[in-house]
Amino acid sequence: MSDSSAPATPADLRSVVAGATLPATAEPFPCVNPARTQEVLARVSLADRDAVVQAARAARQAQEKWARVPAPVRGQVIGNISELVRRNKEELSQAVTRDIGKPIVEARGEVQEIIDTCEYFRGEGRRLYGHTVPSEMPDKQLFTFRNPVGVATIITAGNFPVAVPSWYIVPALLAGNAVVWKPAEYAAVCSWAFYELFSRAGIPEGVLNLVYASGEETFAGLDAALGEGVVDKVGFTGSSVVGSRIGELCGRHLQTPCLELGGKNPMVVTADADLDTAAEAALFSGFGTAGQRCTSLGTVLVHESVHDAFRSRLDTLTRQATVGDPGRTDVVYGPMINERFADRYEGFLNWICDHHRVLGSTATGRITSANPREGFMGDPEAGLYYHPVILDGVRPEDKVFTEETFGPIIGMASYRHLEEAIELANRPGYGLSCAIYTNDPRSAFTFRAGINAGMVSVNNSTSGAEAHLPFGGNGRSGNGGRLSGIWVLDQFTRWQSLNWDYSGSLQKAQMDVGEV
Ligand code: UN1
Repeated sequence: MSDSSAPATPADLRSVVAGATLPATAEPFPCVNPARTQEVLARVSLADRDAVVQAARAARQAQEKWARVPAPVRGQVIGNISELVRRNKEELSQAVTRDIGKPIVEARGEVQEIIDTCEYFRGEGRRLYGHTVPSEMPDKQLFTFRNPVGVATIITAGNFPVAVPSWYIVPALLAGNAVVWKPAEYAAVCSWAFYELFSRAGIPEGVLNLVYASGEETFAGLDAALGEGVVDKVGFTGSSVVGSRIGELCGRHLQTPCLELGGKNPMVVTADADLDTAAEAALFSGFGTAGQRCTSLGTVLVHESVHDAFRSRLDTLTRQATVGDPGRTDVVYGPMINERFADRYEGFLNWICDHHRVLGSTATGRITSANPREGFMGDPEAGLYYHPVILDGVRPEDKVFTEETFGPIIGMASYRHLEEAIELANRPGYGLSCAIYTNDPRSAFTFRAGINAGMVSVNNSTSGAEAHLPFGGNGRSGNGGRLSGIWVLDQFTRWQSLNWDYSGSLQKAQMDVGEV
């Protein structure tokens, strides 16, 4: 491990392949602070498809040697990353806040997730266990080994611009893989700082490559690299639409990607629930990060007997919530990540106005807290700030019921029987996270068994995954792969079996010689 000072961010950011910086391009992409859209944080040169292939080739070259480094030593390198990130935690957190407008308190939590992930995997370097397995035959022993897959291309979104990449990159490196990482270009400054810190930890050149590129160039480059056989695994966190394209592409090359996609995460509030904490959890998971987590709350399904009581609690909390400068420690959320996210979100607001009776901020009609047509808060500093919206009476056929909005909207509906709530919760066809607020263990277990989701919370928020529990979804939320903890190793290693016969004679398998 070398220098532990905070990484300086160049004003012009470029891709790095095998330790070499790629040339600048003519029209760099401006990375803008969404809390002050006049402020350009850096200009990013977006590489073309050839760079994506070139990076994969460089990774292929470097990987073999890296795989021969003993796993406990690779674990030590992961430990170095942990230390470097810890020493630069505040600078990295501030960079996250500036890049995407995530409130600083959340940004610090996000950076802590990198450290937690490293702490888990530094020790895994000393385990990375295989099995010893008994054979059907005498004088024969079977074993299993985890081998690295080879080269992994990791494509990540900008809402968790450093924690989620670490969920892929740290275990991939630990297991002996080389990586090509394509971060979100609009989160270029914090991804640069992340890459810089990782590079100083003792990772050989070519083992971790950074490619800034547009989605289309990445897609074309990936297609070529898969065709050439220089990419062995693709990891993608982002929208279900793009995930499905990546799935198709990988399928054509006989590969199974790890896809972590969107969510329409439901919360059920039963008649016997603690309504105060349930409302607090709805506020946090629906509006935290401006609803821009894949684990954000989509729709809250409330038992009809407590519907009004719950709504008035949530409404009160929402009115008290401060939306604004993400540098402050008391805001519930800051701006939308960038204009693209804001535009998409506005599409949902307009849809609500066209399809629902809007009664403004009276809290008595379908929409409480704000009139969505006036969703934009018009901050004097021109940040992309939006009012929180609670849409009560959301209908199962509504687009805001079935689609991820990725913005500060909470849908609300009521139910009579738990079976009905479970059916409604499953209806959108995602399957990432969900929650139930209840004091009845029977309801909790019935919900857990009936819900199609990778992650279930009882009396807690839909968001807030921990770094050592399996993370991932089913259905429209992904293809069943899990990140985090021991489970992610199944993405970045392939099992190899070894059967060793020491009998001295040829023992023929599957020859039926009758009962023993
Ligand atoms: C994501 O939004 O892509 O569960 C991941 C959470 C986070 C991870 C979200 N720790 O809220």
